[in-house]
Amino acid sequence: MTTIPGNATKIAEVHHSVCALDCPDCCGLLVNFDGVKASRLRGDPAHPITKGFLCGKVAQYLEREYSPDRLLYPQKRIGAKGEGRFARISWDEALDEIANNLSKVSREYGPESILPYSYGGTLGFLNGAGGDRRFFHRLGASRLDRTICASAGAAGLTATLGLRYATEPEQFAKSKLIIAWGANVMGTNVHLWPFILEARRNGAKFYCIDPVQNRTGKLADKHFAVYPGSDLALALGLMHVIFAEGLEDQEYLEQHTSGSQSLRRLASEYPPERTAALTGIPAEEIISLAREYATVRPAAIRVNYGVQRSERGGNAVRVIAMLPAVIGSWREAGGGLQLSTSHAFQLNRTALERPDLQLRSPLGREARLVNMSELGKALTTLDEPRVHAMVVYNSNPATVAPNQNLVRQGLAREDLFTVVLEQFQTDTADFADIVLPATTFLEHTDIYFAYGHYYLQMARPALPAPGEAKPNTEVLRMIAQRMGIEDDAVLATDDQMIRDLLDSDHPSIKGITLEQLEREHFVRLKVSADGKPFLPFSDGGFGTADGKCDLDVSSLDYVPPVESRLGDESLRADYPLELVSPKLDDTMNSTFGNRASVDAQTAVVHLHPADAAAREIVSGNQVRVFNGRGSCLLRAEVDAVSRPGVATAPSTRWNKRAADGRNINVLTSDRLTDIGGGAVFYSCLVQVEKCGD
Ligand SMILES: Nc1nc2c(c(=O)[nH]1)N[C@H]1C(S)=C(S)[C@@H](COP(=O)(O)OP(=O)(O)OC[C@H]3O[C@@H](n4cnc5c(=O)[nH]c(N)nc54)[C@H](O)[C@@H]3O)O[C@H]1N2
Ligand SMILES: Nc1nc2c(c(=O)[nH]1)N[C@H]1C(S)=C(S)[C@@H](COP(=O)(O)OP(=O)(O)OC[C@H]3O[C@@H](n4cnc5c(=O)[nH]c(N)nc54)[C@H](O)[C@@H]3O)O[C@H]1N2
Ligand code: SF4
Ligand SMILES: [Mo]
Repeated sequence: MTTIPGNATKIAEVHHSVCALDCPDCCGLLVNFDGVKASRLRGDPAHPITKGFLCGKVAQYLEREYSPDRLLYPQKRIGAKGEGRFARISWDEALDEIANNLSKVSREYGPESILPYSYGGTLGFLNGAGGDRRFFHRLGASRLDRTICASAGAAGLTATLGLRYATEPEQFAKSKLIIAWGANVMGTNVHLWPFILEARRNGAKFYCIDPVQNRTGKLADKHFAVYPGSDLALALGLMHVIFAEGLEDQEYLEQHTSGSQSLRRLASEYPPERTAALTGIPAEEIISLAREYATVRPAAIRVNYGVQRSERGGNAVRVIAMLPAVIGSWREAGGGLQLSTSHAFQLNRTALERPDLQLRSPLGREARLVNMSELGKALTTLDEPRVHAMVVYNSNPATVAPNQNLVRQGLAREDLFTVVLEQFQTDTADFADIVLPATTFLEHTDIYFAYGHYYLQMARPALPAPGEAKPNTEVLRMIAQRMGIEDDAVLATDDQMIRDLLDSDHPSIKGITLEQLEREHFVRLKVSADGKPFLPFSDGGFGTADGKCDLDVSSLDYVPPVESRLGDESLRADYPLELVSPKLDDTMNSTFGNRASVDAQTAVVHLHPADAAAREIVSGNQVRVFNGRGSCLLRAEVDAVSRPGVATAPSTRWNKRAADGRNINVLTSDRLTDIGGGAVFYSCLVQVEKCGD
């Protein structure tokens, strides 16, 4: 903490914090606090990735912090589920009600009838994957398989590399060719941009492979408007050219990969003409992209999670992740690929999460795993036992989960007891029996990994919590105590959990202490010698069983997604448009859905002029977007951000802000990805019709 002169009457203190939103950049923050309120929030200039600037949405975070709509007190539902009528109660009443209900449900139906539901509200370990894990393990509650975002890509990356390591952002500055593959860098990962800019100043080319031409695509030297869900075919098509023209790195392939013969065979089946038909990218562009990628050195790929939100997305990431090994670009600073750096944070997750506590629970064994991407099914058809209680925190499933009509049907069940820990009265909170006020990341202690860089961070509360808001960790400890649970692990302090997490012998972590983190705020993982770039696979060292990059694709082939232009014919006849619902630059999933400016941008579907004309739709018309799962009303914007046949709806709107109370997730399917059990938000066929001027 540093003291700086404020205005004439106040001295402001500068407090350090960390942005906990689900973003690869995991920024270091500075907050000016005058003893009562924060007066300024900015990026930490000393942080090597944050570099003193913030994205637009978090630059305005103090508006959220002090919003009159913050939840400040516990509340009990007094209206129907989903209606949103609540009355204030005391913490004592709330805790009694919750403890009684959870105990009763556990006794009557077994502890697995309790389902925790959480995702990316905070990336903090303690409030996102610590205190909660211990508590629910000790109850013997169902375990949640957290698949809604990244599990398909994680499965693909792990299959190929064995370790989810990545080119560090700093090295992109040295690249001569950067490919953003399903990665909206300007919108979702803006702190990579300065490194890309530096590379471009030094002559690098920047290309995008994305069905939608967003802000990032508009800034690219070339934009490849791939058909949604066809990336696996494109990656194989590029390899076809590379192998056919002998542009591969033979030495790297021999020394550091296994299964390259099967990859050559499969790639040989994807000549440019066939790949063009499957992906929509003209054959000559495939050929020139492959040649450039293999010969312009160093070349780096920034693949993000957009690619893997489709039915074939897991294997698409798996094969894209083979490209750097094929051309040997892992050898070079400025080469390689980045999806996620998360695996390098080799913290002691077991000591933090304590899965062993399940053995001490009434269940006495490992609990069943429930896939969060199938929440609707879990609440309506899952049996033995049926879910009778749900505790939601760090997530807004009524808005963000796929097949939303089924999710809402489940949330509306009268025999389901629902607790929601929230900062704001979300669509999900409207379905709660009890809503508890949660702190923001500026108000609680936590420790943070990142998925877009290699700095471990810790933050103490920078601001006082308003009203009676409390951190998730504290709330769960209080509920545990009410339930008569006295295990030290469940009641452990935040600092004890940090120490447990840091108790790791892995060289990347060993020796980093709570005290060091508290003093320095961010600490670089020991992944390379001081000042040296981290080149994770320059000399092999993959995390697979044989230490080689796994190129074995013998059982693989590309089949277009069922819900795509080359997919199921009868579905296409009724619902001919491919709907992609990517992230909006100005929000974080549904987190800022209460902002009017965000609402306006998520109330829109972008249509290609040809698709609009065929439906007599012009910009500004109200349209109904529908398929067999549901329908929602949006405003049409006719432009050419995508090719004909692709409709784009930025996500994710709060249902309750819409006249029909619905957003695009009534349309998305709860099918799962090819590998990793992920959600397939971007494989979604719809029809659009005009319904108003
Ligand atoms: N501003 C902002 N930042 C965010 C978020 C946010 O909501 N808003 N969300 C955060 C979260 S939770 C995540 S997971 C990350 C995600 O970060 P990204 O993965 O960058 O975001 P997405 O919008 O999911 O997808 C990226 C791009 O993939 C494209 N895409 C869709 N389908 C396909 C396809 O089949 N192939 C290819 N090649 N591209 C495709 C989309 O059009 C989009 O431009 O961002 C995080 N950061
Ligand atoms: N159509 C479509 N749907 C999508 C996506 C898409 O691209 N298109 N993206 C998917 C992806 S990638 C993801 S990750 C999911 C995101 O799904 P979620 O993780 O549910 O993300 P958010 O909508 O941001 O909701 C997070 C909530 O947590 C709350 N919160 C924040 N911090 C805390 C805290 O410390 N304590 C508590 N108790 N609450 C807190 C916030 O107020 C917010 O309401 O959405 C998915 N849904
Ligand atoms: S959302 Fe991402 S870019 Fe914005 S402040 Fe947070 S970590 Fe930084
Ligand atoms: Mo996500």
